[in-house]
Amino acid sequence: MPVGTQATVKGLTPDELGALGTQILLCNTYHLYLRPGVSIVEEAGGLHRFMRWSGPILTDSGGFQVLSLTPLRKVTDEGVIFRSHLDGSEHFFTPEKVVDLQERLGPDIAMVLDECPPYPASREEIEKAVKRTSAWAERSRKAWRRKEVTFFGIVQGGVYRDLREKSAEELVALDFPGYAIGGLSVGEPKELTYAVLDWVVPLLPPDKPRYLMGVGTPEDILEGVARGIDMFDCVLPTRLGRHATAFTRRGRINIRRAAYARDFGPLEEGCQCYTCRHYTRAYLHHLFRAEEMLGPRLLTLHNLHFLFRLMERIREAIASGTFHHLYETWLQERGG
Ligand code: PRF
Ligand code: ZN
Repeated sequence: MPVGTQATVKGLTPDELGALGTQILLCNTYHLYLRPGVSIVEEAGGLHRFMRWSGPILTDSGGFQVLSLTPLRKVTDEGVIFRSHLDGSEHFFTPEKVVDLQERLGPDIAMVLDECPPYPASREEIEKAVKRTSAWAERSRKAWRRKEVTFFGIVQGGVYRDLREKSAEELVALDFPGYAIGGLSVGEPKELTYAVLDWVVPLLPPDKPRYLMGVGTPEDILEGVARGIDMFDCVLPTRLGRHATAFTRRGRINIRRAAYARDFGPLEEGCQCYTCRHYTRAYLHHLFRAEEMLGPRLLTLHNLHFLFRLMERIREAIASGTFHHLYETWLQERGG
């Protein structure tokens, strides 16, 4: 899922997202609640109509954004009190309120309120967060009214195996239509990220989607799929693109580097994206050096195409029983 935090994937129109083959977008409840406010989106006829994207949308609950973006906050069993990063105003999110806000925004999939502690956190803190996340998930389940909006539960538990197992079991008992794994990619070493997936995924129902939140790089996606993950979201393709960095089969390149000033080849040989079919590295290099807004747009298009193409190849490989081969050759080409 490309990230459209403020009901827009920065710089792209919904037509362009459609042409890229976008299957679903992620938007953030926290941001839309603060600006423009949920009632304006509601008056517009919901998020799809407001932003003119008719494909699927998933909204994150704010559990992560409140803890990572707001200067002041207090988490209690009741909910989380926080100050807006925009104007310092004080707000209170409870699991019930976050269900209501998302039902009013009207995405296809919504996430329950969870507590994602920073890394590293003590075992005691993680234990508390797991307890709260389960209690909040149960309250969310009860508050869920509009069945057109599908709520997913979120597993927490840091890097502690028994706490991850407890969290997964408690969430699964609540019988959500899908499950996310949260609290990863928050600064822990990669081996631990993958270990947590090895512990948690086998505990999740095989017939329901599994979503790894806030991940990731092409390598992380392959490692996630290898362990049974179906869905990902990440700001990386769009954020890196705006900062002159392009994904390629050989790793990332920064198009601002002087080496590209006279490079009249495409960003990536053989890439079928709009950018690579029309423009040279030299031109893209020039756009970024001249701070022209087309540069960030063109690299965002390429990076999203790159990840969607990877996902497409992954799906094809799974269908034809050759995923292991794709996984091995991809990681080999990248030298590791
Ligand atoms: N919880 C929620 N959203 C998230 C995360 C989480 O743990 C993460 C962690 N990588 C990203 N986005 N609700
Ligand atoms: Zn391209």
